[in-house]
Amino acid sequence: MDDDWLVFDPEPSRPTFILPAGSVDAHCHVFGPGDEFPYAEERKYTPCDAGKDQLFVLRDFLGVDKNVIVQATCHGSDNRALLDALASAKGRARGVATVRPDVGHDELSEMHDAGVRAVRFNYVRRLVDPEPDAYYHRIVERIAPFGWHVVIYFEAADLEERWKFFTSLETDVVVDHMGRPDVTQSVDGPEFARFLSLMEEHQNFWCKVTCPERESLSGPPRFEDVVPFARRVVERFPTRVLWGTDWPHPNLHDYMPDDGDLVDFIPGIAPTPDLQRKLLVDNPMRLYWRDDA
Ligand code: 0GY
Repeated sequence: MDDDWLVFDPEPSRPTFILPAGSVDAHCHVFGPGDEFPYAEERKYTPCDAGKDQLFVLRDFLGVDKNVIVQATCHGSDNRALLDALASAKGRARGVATVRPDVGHDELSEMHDAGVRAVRFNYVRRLVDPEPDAYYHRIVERIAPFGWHVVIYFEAADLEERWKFFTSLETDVVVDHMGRPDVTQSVDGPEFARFLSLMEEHQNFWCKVTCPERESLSGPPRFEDVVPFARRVVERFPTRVLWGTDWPHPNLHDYMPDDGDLVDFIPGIAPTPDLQRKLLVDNPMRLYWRDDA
């Protein structure tokens, strides 16, 4: 792993907030293990190993019922570690893959059978070199027969430039980590207003109210400065929000969050049982387990 890599907390605290039955951690990853599932040549970081068994231990410890495992950029478009985790999860995990435009129909079909329901387009330059729009359009055409959706990861300052492409997508579109707001700005300021307009004007957009540990300057355990942003999104768009841990928390350099704190963040951003049930159970089930309904 990289010299400055911070390893996930092996002994998180037990959260005070009791997750509703059937809760979904809708954003987490598996890394390797590297000797079984090698990291991609083109990766921009080399993480610690953080495999499916450790993920499932955390799931059970926190009181989570299911996971949505998102292909991390350190594995490029080699989805084997993800598919192996899905196979071991016995229906309790769905996947978000990374594919190239030349991906074959049979390969997608196998991924669908394994539990993949989306692809991720990543625009964060420290993680990947973004491709031209045509590249992503070709992927959208490939996945159309499977009814998959698109997950996008970008930083707030890039939204304006990408707006036209994002809003041209006709699938459901899930935005990672609230579009990475700069929480030193006002929650009522123009930058976050742009993100809220995206959600308001495009009913196919969903938002993960995740990663307070990446967005916060006030820091753990409560991430107070992120709460108004996440709460605004949950209260305005209660049926299109998702929560997740982002375990094993790649690329953090100051501290590693305690996953128990990330569960205890929930009642501050979704203060009623109704909002909590939508955020944690109803919404992820509608998006990722719809064919089980
Ligand atoms: C996240 C965030 C990060 C990394 C990745 O796929 C990835 O490598 O998404 C990050 O460094 O901000 O969602 O885990």
